[in-house]
Formats: sequence, structure tokens, C-alpha cells
Amino acid sequence: MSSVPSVQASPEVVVRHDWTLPEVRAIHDLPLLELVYRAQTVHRATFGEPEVQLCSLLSIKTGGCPEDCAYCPQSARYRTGVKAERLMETGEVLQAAGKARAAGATRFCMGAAWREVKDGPQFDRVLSMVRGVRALGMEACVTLGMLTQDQARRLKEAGLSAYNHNLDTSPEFYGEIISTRDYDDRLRTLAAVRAAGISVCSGGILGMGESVDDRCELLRTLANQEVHPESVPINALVAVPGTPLEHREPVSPVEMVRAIATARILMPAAMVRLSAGRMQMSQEAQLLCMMAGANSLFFGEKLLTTGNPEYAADMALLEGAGLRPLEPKLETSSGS
Ligand code: SAM
Ligand code: DTB
Ligand code: SF4
Repeated sequence: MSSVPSVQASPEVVVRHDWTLPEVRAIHDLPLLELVYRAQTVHRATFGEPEVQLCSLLSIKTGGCPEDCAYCPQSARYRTGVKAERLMETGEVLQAAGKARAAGATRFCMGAAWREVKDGPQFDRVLSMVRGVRALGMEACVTLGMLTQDQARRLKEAGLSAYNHNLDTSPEFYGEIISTRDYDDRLRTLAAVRAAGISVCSGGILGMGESVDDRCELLRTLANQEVHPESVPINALVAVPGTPLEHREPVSPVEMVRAIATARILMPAAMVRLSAGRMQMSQEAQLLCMMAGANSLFFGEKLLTTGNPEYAADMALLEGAGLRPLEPKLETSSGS
């Protein structure tokens, strides 16, 4: 089943779910300007005039996580200076959501440093946050770790638009980065989200020491899902002191552009989000990512625990490039 019935007729736009690694690699390795041109052609055929969705991110439960994800400042196993905090109160979260909306956000994403969701008062509180964000007229996305089918159903009932759960990298490289869960756990949660009728947000991180084939395998795994993810965040590693990856070399902007363009070509209708790592990128590099098909940003001075460009700088960047922020659309709870 395809998620882009309306664009199938355009010859540039190919919607497939059976990509091979050599095919993906051939796209990824195209001469750069040819790659960007093809990605931009697919982008325009699918979305028309370029628009950028502004998303706001809030860490509703910070730090103290039992998992050992080597990139993550919130794992309790590393000394990163991130303190473990309790789950925020619903009122505080909705206040932040209201501010984000006033600043132009149309999607509010809430992250919790949990391995998995446990039923009980904390999950009930997250459900009330989701209901509150939806009542403000924004898309609501949460990322809470692993989920059961029943928890996914309850999130759907609360009106959740999307669930973020990144595959992060290829199945082959995954074990080098995380040992406390495996790739199939990730895929099972994504299947539960899909089965509950919630939009899937799943992407990855560049710059962890993975090969180009690992990046292509990640994108191939996402694109070969029975239904493409509606949202694909592409993060550049933020190398946080105290994590095992603190000394990784920053990924080059051209590598970000190649991954984004490949994601756009493989998953024409997905929102491709230029996510973590923008502090390390020039404005020109970010614009090149948008030319290559990125159509969403997290704005606001903080991601979950690390920094992000200043609001005024982002607005100037978009305005200078003539990129319109996506208008809030009145939608049902069935998602983005
Ligand atoms: N605990 C939940 C989970 O892991 O699914 C949700 C929160 S977790 C922080 C969300 C995502 O943030 C991770 O899957 C990872 O892709 C991204 N992330 C975390 N730390 C990062 C870093 N230092 N640089 C780039 N992305 C990062
Ligand atoms: C995603 O792919 N990137 C966002 C969001 N999904 C939750 C998180 C980025 C986190 C970067 C590290 C931090 O700020 O702690
Ligand atoms: Fe925990 Fe998520 Fe960070 Fe992994 S990425 S340590 S699961 S908060």
C-alpha cells in the first residue's frame, strides 16, 4: 500500500518498497548536483512550492535512562552532566506547547528518556499531554521508547498524530551503538504504531562511525516498509562529552545532503526533517539540505538536552531563502 496515491502519475516520482542496496547506493553516489536536482524534482512534484514545517521539541522526562545508546547524553551509564529529572507536569508542558504554537510551530514533539512505556500514572499523564497539545490545534508527536500494541492504541485514542522511534542506522551497525535492545525490538514498536493507525516518524543519525553502506541500508529499511514512514528525521550526531562517541569527527554537510536527497527520492511523500546537528552547519549547508528535499526543522534554542540555532537566525534563514513556514492545518487526529 502506498502513502502517495496522488503523485504516482509523475514520472519523476517512483514509489517502491523493494529497493536493493546497490540501487540505493547508486542514487546516493550520484554526482552531487545531479542528486540534488533529482531530489528537488521529486520534492516539487510531490509538494509543489517549497514550504518548511516548524516543529518544537520538549524533553518531558530527561536523563537517567537505563539504555546504553552510545550517542545519547541521557543514558544513566555516561557522565555527561545531564541530570535525571522527573516527568514534567501536564500544565507546564502545555504552557510550552502554547508558546511554541505562538512562535509558529505546527507540530509539538515530546521526548522521554525511557527504555519503554510502563502502564500507570506516568503514561496516563503523557496521554493527557497528547490530548492537550491536540486541543491547541497542533500535531502531537511523542517518543517514549518501546511500546506495546495496547499502549499504541491508547495513544491513538488520545489523538496522537505521530510516534517517533528511530532505527538510527543499519541492522549490521546497530550492535556497535546499542547493546540493550536490538533492531527487531525497534521494528516491532514501529509495527505496533502503524497497526494502531498512528503516523510513523523514523529516521537515523549520521556520523557515528557507520559506513556509507550502513546509511544506505538504514534508508532502504525505512523505504521498504509496507507503508513508508510519513516522517524521516535525519540527525547529525551531536558528539556530547562523556558519551562513548564524544570524539567522533563531525559529519560533513555534503554527507547530510546526500542522505537527505536519497531519503527524498526513496520516500517521496515523507516529511524529511533536518534534525539534530544544525549548530555545526553553516546556513548555506542547511539551505542545501532544503534544496535536497528537507522540509522540516526543529526550532527553538534547545533540542532535548543539546543546543539548537537561535529562533531569530532560523527565521532570517527561511525568510532570506523565500521559504514559507507551513501554515497550521486543521486536521483530524488521524495524523500528519
Ligand atoms: N528514549 C526514546 C528512544 O530512544 O526512542 C526517545 C528519546 S531518544 C533521545 C530520541 C532520538 O534522539 C534517538 O533515537 C536518536 O536518534 C536521537 N538522538 C539522541 N541523542 C542524539 C545525539 N547526541 N545526536 C543526534 N541524535 C541523537
Ligand atoms: C529525532 O530524530 N531527533 C530529535 C527527535 N527525534 C526526538 C532528538 C534529537 C536529540 C539530540 C540530542 C539532545 O538534544 O539530547
Ligand atoms: Fe535512552 Fe533514548 Fe537516549 Fe537511548 S536514545 S539512552 S533509549 S533516551
